Amino acid sequence: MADYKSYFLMKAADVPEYVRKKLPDFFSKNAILECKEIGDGNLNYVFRVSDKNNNKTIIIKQAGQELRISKEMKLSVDRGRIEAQILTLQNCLAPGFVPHVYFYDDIMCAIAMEDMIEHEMMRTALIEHKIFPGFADQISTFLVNTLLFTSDIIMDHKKKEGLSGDFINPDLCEISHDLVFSEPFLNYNDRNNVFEPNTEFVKKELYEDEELHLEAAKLKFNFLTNAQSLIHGDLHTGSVFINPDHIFVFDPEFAFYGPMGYDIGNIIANMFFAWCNGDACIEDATQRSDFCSWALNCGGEIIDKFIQKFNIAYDEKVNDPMASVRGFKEHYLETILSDTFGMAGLELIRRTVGMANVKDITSIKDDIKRAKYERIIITAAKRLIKERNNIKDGNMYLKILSDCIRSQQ
Ligand code: SR1
Ligand code: MG
Repeated sequence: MADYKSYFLMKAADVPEYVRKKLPDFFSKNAILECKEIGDGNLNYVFRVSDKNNNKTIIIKQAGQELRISKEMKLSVDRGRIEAQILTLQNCLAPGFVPHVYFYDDIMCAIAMEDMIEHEMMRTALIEHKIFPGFADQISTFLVNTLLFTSDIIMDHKKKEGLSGDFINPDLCEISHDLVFSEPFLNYNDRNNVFEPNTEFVKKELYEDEELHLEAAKLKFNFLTNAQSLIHGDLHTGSVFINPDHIFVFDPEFAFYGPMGYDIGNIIANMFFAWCNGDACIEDATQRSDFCSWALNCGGEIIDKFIQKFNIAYDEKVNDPMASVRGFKEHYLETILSDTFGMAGLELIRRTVGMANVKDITSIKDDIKRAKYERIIITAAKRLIKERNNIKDGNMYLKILSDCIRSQQ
């Protein structure tokens, strides 16, 4: 029997014994345990251990030293500690929105957490064109509670300083610096995945647009230096588990103190990928219209609900005397919205032409359609980045998307 006093990467067969040792009372003594590896992310191994007698389950997520997406890329396994710590904190800030953490094992770099049963991965559900009318309301609450509440507006400054130290996350941030903010524009590591029919379009619109490079550089240095809030750092629809009544937000291993607009921008960009997939792939006109109008508007609704809840929480909980000075809240919100739309543009671009693509787009089988939707995405993304200071609400955001959709018809 292993003593788990030194790190090794577990296989599914190793995990039941590990759970028995680490959480002896979780399963009953006579439980018959089975385990499956269920992860489909780029970095880690995710195991579900279940008791065959009663379907009781637990998740063990272990960080590997090499990435699943690329064996050449090595990463600090400290990301497991970061994930366990932020989930524990977020459970206080936004109760019920994140899975419960049972323990973190810093030798095996493994987290034991609540299984999000009766939920499904949101990206998968969206590709099956399922509609979740409550999502904008749910995610906007999560965003305000986790972002505004960890910022200097509300959190005691010394506490926030301490927390920002706990969440220094250089390896994972470096991935974002390269994959989100640099390579999609410069391709200096030759790791971009450009869909062949759009090679010339990408060259002209992304690699040769110097005005765009300048705006991306500004956003990159904002990401590097603006320690505003404890952000999730990778809030796409693959980081949400969902059912018609509830969401869990998980997988926050990219967390660090950064600009709140990064999280907000990521999630709205990913809702636009869902729209693209629906518009490209749903054959029935009524079903297409129902799904697509929900998916498109959802991004605007998230923005408007965020603004509304941000204003209420700010007024109720503001904790710094200078943050109450007339006009500051409006100024602060303007910067968040500008970051949000800029970051949304970057996420749209990097998931389309960068190293880590999204299934919503890569699963569009018709090459001509896929090329068209990729061009819509890139055109919209560029406008969001360049015009980010002038977009003030969900309507203005949706107008840009709609204009770009029309321009490629
Ligand atoms: C090398 S990791 C590629 C991407 O997967 C994660 O989900 C992050 O989005 C990262 O950029
Ligand atoms: Mg992830």
